[in-house]
Amino acid sequence: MIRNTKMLYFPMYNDKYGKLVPVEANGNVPFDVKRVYYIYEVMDGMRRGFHSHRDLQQALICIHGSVKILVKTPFEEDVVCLNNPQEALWIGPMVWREMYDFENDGVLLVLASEHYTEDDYIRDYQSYEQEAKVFFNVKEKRTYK
Ligand code: T46
Repeated sequence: MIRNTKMLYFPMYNDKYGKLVPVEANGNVPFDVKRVYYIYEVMDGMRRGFHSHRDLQQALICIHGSVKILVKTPFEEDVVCLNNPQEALWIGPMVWREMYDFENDGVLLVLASEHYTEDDYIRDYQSYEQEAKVFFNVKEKRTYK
């Protein structure tokens, strides 16, 4: 995994009624959840994201189907395929992300540590690269690894 990303794993309770996965803020998700949103019915070939956040932490859970997530810093990149409702991709601050290949009616549920604010987004890759180089080299203690 690249810096400021990690996988989270959730328990699942399976009984004759079906399956249940509990997700708890400050428990198996390592932050206070202030916002939830979900992305679905993404058309074939569509790619979303193309931004980083300055402070936000998020947990991305594919609760149906599958989706690929490209995560990237100026120093490294990785592709994570989410296809298991018992797993989440945690993304901390200053990681570029792109979501694509939503397959089999992929539904991406996202838990976020802050309310929505456009000020937290960096949507231009060159600006991101400049800020991220400073963030990771100079403010290393702000990383969560
Ligand atoms: C992220 C990835 C994984 C809101 O009004 N409130 C919200 O909480 C969110 C997330 C979005 N919006 C509005 C802003 C835009 O007008 O919804 C529209 C689509 O948002 P955006 O183009 O940012 O969506 P994605 O799929 O590119 O990115 C989203 C999140 O914005 C982002 O934080 O990390 O999913």
